Amino acid sequence: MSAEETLILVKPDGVARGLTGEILRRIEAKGYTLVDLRLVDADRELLAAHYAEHEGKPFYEPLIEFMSSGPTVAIRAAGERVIEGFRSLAGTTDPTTAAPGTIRGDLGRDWGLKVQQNLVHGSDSPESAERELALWFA
Ligand code: RTP
Ligand code: MG
Repeated sequence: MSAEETLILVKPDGVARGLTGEILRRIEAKGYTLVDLRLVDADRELLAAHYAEHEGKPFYEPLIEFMSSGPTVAIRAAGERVIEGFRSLAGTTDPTTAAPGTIRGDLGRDWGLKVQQNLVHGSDSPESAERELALWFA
């Protein structure tokens, strides 16, 4: 059986702040394998498909705008329980209260903007991972 895979994104705030290397370091230090990696200027079509579950929510438009503001690093990572493991490395959604020791907790904060700029995304289930990997590594 091949190892589980997930989609990890270093969002535009992480790339702009020069944190891509630090985030990759944490993924590798945890022991996950980098299978594929690309720099993507995400267009609206890709982002609408990626964030379809959030359409209509108050943060949806600011989220699409934020995710269009610069390049994103898309990563295909693999390892046993990598989906759950990366979500744990990332920390909870709000970077202000994400636990210290996590990516969001150590490196993120509230910038007073309309959407939480929280540095990374990680697929939340095997079904999401399959769907999102197909979108970002089409
Ligand atoms: P992600 O999907 O990016 O890994 O993050 P998540 O599961 O922790 O968060 P989710 O609820 O799926 O929301 C997706 C992204 O939308 C932005 N967000 N902003 N109230 C807000 O300002 C707000 N709520 C969500 C964040 O960038 C979040 O990661
Ligand atoms: Mg999510």
